[in-house]
Amino acid sequence: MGLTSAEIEQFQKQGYLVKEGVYTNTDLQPLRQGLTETVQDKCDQLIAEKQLDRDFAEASFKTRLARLYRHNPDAGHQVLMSIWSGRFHGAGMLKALRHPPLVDCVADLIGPDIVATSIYRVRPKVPGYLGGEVPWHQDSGYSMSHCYDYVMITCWIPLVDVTLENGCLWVIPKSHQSGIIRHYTGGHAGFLEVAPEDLPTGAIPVEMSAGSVLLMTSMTPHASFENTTNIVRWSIDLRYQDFEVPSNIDEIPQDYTSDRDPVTMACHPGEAYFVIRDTQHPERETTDPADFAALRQRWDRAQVSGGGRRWTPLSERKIKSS
Ligand SMILES: O=C(O)CCC(=O)C(=O)O
Repeated sequence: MGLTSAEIEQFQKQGYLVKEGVYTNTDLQPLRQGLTETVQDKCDQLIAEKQLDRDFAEASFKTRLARLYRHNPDAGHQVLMSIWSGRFHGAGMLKALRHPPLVDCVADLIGPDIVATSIYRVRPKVPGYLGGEVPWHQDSGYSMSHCYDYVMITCWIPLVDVTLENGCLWVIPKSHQSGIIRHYTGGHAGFLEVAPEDLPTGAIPVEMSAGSVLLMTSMTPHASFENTTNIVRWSIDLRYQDFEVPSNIDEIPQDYTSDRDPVTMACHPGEAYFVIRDTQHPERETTDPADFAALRQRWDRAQVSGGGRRWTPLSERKIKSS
């Protein structure tokens, strides 16, 4: 597939680009299926523990978690936590990460040799679930500060059509060129957050159809707000970089000792990186879902902590009076 030169230019100037039709409905099916199985496993567990009395298995992918959450918010929260963030590394995830039409687009931005990070997220934004609303931030706000000058690409992919009403993403065009913005810890729902007085102007909503991709730089400010519909706004966000960007490829969690110099660490030290494309040594690529899951689990269990930049808590924010 790949990007045209006009699309590459738009990405570079605006800090974002929407590429239509990167995944077909059929391409997305293994991921939806894997997510449905994980939801079912968690429901079965909660039902066995008598924390839930029905699983809404008859509902569609788009509505099931909305109905379950409305019926039993505590159990719904637990189901969401079992797939939220990067905790899902089940069937379909590696396939989505390695999807050749997407990787071709990324290659046009960063070159042919590509590493992906485990900082991918699966986000079922359920109506009424506050944790589904993500305040303004740049993805670089989450990375180690020695990585700010590297290019990392975020690919945000809706699994259902996304609109203003169900909480599509918002971006601020062109503002990626001004570098890192101050973030605060302890923002909405515990996320990092850029305060209104620090936010560039010009935010726009990006409505998209399922399977399209919103490509962003890691300096592009973005956010998403309330889902006021009855359907779940399912999306995934995947992150890629070239071989020059610090990663933990060929390292083990035990290499991350407390006395290690932070500037030698991966941009996100605690999560596994894996090779998506290596034109010289294709044998280094992670292609087997079982290897992928094992790699993820090895780093997840190790709880590696990095010496990254620490932002100030939002509660200590000082607003200048004019
Ligand atoms: O999916 C969302 O609502 C937020 C996504 C996001 O913040 C991200 O991809 O970094």
